[in-house]
Amino acid sequence: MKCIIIGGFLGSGKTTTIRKLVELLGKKGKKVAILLNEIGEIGIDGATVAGFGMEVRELTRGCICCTLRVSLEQTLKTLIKEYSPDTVVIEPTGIAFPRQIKNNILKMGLSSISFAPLVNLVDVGRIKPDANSLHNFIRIQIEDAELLGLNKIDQVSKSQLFEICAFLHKLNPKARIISFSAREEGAKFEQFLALLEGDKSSWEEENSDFEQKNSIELSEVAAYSTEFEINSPDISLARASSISSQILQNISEKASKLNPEFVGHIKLVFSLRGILIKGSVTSAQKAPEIEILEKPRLKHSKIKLLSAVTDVPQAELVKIVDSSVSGQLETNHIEFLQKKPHNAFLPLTLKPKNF
Ligand SMILES: Nc1nc2c(ncn2[C@@H]2O[C@H](COP(=O)(O)OP(=O)(O)OP(=O)(O)O)[C@@H](O)[C@H]2O)c(=O)[nH]1
Ligand SMILES: [Mg+2]
Repeated sequence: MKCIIIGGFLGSGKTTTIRKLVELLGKKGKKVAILLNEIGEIGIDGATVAGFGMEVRELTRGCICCTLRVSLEQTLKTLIKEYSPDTVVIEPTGIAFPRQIKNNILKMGLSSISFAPLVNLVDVGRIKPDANSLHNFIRIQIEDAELLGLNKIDQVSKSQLFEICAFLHKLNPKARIISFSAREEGAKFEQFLALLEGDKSSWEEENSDFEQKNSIELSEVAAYSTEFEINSPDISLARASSISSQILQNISEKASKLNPEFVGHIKLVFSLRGILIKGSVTSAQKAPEIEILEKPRLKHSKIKLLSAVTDVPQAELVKIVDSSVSGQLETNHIEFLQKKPHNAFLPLTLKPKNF
């Protein structure tokens, strides 16, 4: 079984890359399983990659490189027993160290497993080619990669990309560097896939000396996830998209008052009768992005949201997120219930005014 681990900082494009990769692998007849890890309690990415006939498993509430090592082993072993994939693609959290995941898997005693080069995706639209502005754990992620995937090249000029390449090469001279746009795919993206499928012998030897780190502590990221059941019928796609965008804008504005330089990923999925709206904001400077995905199996309307940002106090983040979502839904006269951990419902029901 081939194991592909696609690491990369929060919002660098791991899920988008994996969505495109598994589609290409599926076309080649591969039997692929996807294992997604989310730092918050609620999985967001699973819904966006599901539906290609691939087996998807989500692990939440921690990080498979440190706090969720045992869950990773159980999930992987069950997946192999029940589904026997020939390729398993793993998306760690954006604050994970993929080397630790590989070392953990090597200790599981799984037979005939091989690894693709350890990937670290870098969002070229956000990274500054300046060592002083680089967060310590992002530097560790970059330095330990075997393959640096420079994603979102549609966002920068050729000269900016060149400067970023030179900067990253200096940080990690051993890594292969490949640049592409996961959103636009194309020949460069296929070259990336070819590198992942290539012969292992061309990659660095095992590095079992990699010092075990607690990525959650090191990252200084505050994370909060929550879910809202939407009980108003007949919300149009345009309205739901606009509400999604407003919620993200609102959270981003409030978070940037506490940390104007925050980086991270504020993301939501709004499911609506067979349609999934995926919304994302990746830094204080960026505007929310909305993607519409067709997912015919989705029946219930709900919003799931995960915010993971640097240097914003956790308690403040919870307040910001809850007030932004409920405020936006109230303004739009939408009836909702906020689902709290352990499935307890908070009494946040609003009476619909216009329905
Ligand atoms: N312009 C552009 N945007 C991209 C590209 N790839 C991904 N994105 C956008 O970047 C945002 C984050 O993408 P995701 O794939 O969710 O990132 P992620 O690394 O999985 O995020 P986390 O799981 O939260 O760490 C989304 O709005 C994507 O649409 C790209 O090649 N170009
Ligand atoms: Mg993701």
